[in-house]
Amino acid sequence: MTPPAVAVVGAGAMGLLLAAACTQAGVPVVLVARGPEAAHQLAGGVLVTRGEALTRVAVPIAARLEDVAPPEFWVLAVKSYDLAALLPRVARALGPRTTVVTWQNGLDAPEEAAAALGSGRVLAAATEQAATRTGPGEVSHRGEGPTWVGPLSGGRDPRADRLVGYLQAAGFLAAASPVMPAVLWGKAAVNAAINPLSALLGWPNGRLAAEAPTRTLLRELAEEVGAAASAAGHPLQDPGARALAVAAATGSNVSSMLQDVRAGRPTELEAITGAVLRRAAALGVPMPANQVVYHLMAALTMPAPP
Ligand code: KPL
Repeated sequence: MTPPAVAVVGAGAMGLLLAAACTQAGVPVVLVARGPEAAHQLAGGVLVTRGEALTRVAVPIAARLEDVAPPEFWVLAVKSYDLAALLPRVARALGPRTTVVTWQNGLDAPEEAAAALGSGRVLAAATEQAATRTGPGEVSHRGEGPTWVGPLSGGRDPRADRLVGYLQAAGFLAAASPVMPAVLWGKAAVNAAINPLSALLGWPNGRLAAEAPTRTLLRELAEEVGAAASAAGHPLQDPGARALAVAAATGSNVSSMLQDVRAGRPTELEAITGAVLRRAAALGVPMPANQVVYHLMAALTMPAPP
């Protein structure tokens, strides 16, 4: 197989959306599924829904990442809790010029990847694209949001510009960011506010921004994360207003955490709220609202008693 420019690992909402958009734009891409059965389900193409418009895209599929010639970019679009098992396999699938891109919610993924692969190999991405996986190989694109790419400790990197070029060609509102740590804190504030609240209430993102009690809570959750980000040296600009704006902009989407709860999958609670709580505790920043939400989510997803 000729090495692709972009190899996307993970056929969840983001992986499907990204791989389909790259294919449509002519960016050499392959989507890596979870194994032969999952690859078989994708053989008929990826179905992308935008409003009333349905498009089936013939995305090149691989059943295992070991079947793919080392690409220019491995984009790891798996859930944060699947990263640890994936990284040793990615480490064995690197070419001399391969860069690995973390695409997870939360704060931990870039550091986890850097610890496994070396920080020189890794770029971090964060996205506010809103997408819901509606079935195997089916994704509904429900809100256009920005995507940032950059080195995990900040600064510029020509590889980020190259990936951004591919993403822009694919129609993403992508930009290279020289301040990725602040971007990741900002995205964590948005996710710590929207995701657990939507999962606890079973509401789409837009309703959280529309109803008075949840508007107040969204703000409070995001502002607590903002206080921790400031203490960590990455001040955010009005994180409360931003959480409200993202919830409104992605109004018809259900957050990835609610999608996980509905599908009976583990959630990214630890990577999002857990990670900000741990960092805040180390920095001496109180986070009472996030603490309550964390315990409520943990209770919601406990196995049912026998
Ligand atoms: O990142 C998201 C998620 O659901 O994980 C947002 C931007 C909140 C879109 O739903």
